[in-house]
Amino acid sequence: MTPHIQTRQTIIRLLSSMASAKEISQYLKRFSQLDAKRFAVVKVGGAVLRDDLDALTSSLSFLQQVGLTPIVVHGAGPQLDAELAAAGIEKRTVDGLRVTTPDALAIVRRVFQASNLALVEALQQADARATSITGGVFEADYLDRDTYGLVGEVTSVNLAPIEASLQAGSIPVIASLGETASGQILNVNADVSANELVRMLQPYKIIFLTGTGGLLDGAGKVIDSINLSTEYDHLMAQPWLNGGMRLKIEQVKRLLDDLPLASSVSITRPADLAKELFTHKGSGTLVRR
Ligand code: X2W
Repeated sequence: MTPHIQTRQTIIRLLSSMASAKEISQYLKRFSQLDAKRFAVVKVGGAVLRDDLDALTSSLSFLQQVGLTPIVVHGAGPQLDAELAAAGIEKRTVDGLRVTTPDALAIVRRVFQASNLALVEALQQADARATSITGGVFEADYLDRDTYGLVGEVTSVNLAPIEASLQAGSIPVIASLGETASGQILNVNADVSANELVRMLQPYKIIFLTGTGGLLDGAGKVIDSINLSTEYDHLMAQPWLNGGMRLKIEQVKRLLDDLPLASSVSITRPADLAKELFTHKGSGTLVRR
């Protein structure tokens, strides 16, 4: 297969920015020895799909070319904001979660499907194999119907569609929609669904790709690392922390509390994904407990 031009550019950028071939091959060897579903869960925010699709697809395609298949879960927050606004539906969030009415849900479903397909098609354009999964993974229940409407909390994860995709060496691309036992589709925050998948799989790498490339401090600079056991209370008390970030940090803390002590979460940008995976230094913000 001829590497896509962007993939080639990524490889060049990657090699020139990295410490040594030895370092890269150490990581490559370690990742290659893992069971496919234990390698990495990569959560992709909707802002990344909108603003950074080329870097995303070339980074993911590169991983596939070196024999690694990450599991991708994506959101569609900004796309939903735009489509709901266009339909005259006012945005309301409680604690960072979108209150979802029946009218809004129809749009949420449509936008998730469209975003999912757009990502799968872009990956295929970048010479990657990818499988669209827009249902059948997250079993859900109403989080709190009075407060949030048609919003789900994940009650269990069905791995079958993901495993089938991995077995075919194809990147599973999963939309963050849930379904109740009685077949009601629910809107699930994509950080929440990614976290549930991580709890289930306990992958070696847990990566959140964001438009900001990490958690930002009050001055808008990426924070290198956060040690939750010593810094959590201080961080959560900061006035500059917005609702979305607050939710993200709370959830990362809850997630890490449920995982082996050595686990960590990386928040970075698509162009720095390979740097995060294959160098000691990593990229973006590393969160540990
Ligand atoms: C989210 C789902 C999309 C999402 C929403 O409606 O915005 C809830 O809030 P990002 O781009 O990853 O933020 N769902 C319940 O999480 O997208």
